[in-house]
Amino acid sequence: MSGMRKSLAVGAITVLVGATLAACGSSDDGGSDGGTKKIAFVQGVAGDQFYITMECGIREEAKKTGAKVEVQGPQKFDPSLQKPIVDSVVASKPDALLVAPTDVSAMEAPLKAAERAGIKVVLVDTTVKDPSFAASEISSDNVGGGEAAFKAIKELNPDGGKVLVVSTDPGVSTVDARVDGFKKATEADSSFEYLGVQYSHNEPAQAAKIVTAALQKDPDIVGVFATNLFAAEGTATGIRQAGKNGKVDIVGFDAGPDQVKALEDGTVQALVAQSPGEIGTKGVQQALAALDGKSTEKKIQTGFTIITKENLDGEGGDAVYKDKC
Ligand code: T6T
Repeated sequence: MSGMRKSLAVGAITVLVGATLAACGSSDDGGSDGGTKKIAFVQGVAGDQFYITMECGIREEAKKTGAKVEVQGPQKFDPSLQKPIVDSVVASKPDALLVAPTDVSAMEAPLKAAERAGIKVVLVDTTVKDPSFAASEISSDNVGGGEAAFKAIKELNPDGGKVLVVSTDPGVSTVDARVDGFKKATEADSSFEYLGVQYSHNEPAQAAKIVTAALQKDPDIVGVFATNLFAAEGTATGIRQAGKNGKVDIVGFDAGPDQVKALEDGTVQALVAQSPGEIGTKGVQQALAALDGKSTEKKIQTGFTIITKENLDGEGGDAVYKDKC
């Protein structure tokens, strides 16, 4: 790669972006008894701006109907920590449960138990192997997002080269789909060499280590695809530590404030921002439809926006996640 500043023309691409949400309610929106509907939201992990933005969408939509929302999430993206939370939420008998399962296998039984207990379950973001018990599944076009990440790296490196993927854990439906989309697109282009995927367990420090070690082995890596917010954060740190910022391109999924800083300082070249607020809004709508005995949409796909430095002032900036409602 030359020392020349490269710029990405994909900045203007927006794919199926849904409504952006503005205000969000407080934790005791709605009532709590009588005919008031109780909606529980169990996040994949607490403190993640992706789920915070989704929570804002959930609260905003629930507020319109007076439904009450309760939100909980594990301290790590880990089914052994999420399962007890789901079990206790189920015991508290909400009318509906919006949940982002942290593993396609381990979370299936606890969520089936929720449905058997009479709770309407809506899978938001991630899913499980057999989601037939759910009223609806709502997620981004994750395969398409992985393909778009490859396109962005290719645009920056038209001559091809070695590319690496940093993901979280196998068995997480969303990031696995992103890896698949990226891998297939890379392997279909003979000028690129796919170095495979490494797993950081959703820990930025681990992602940073993966990247510095990979660069020692293959100093000619031209691009890294980081499949979520924490993988992207750690990848950016790893590239900085290796003194390679601006020399190795990073395309990261998600768009929290830290990712935007890395974009602004030139460590990251593009972000694939999801529409978590829209996922939350649609989740509430599907849950309420199911509770009213109306038909639901079994599968809903939401779009993404490619954010670059060039469009941060416009539609890119609009797609940045919130860190509070
Ligand atoms: O990328 C999102 C989400 O879609 C994924 O399932 C898990 O990681 C995030 O929450 C970002 O941290």
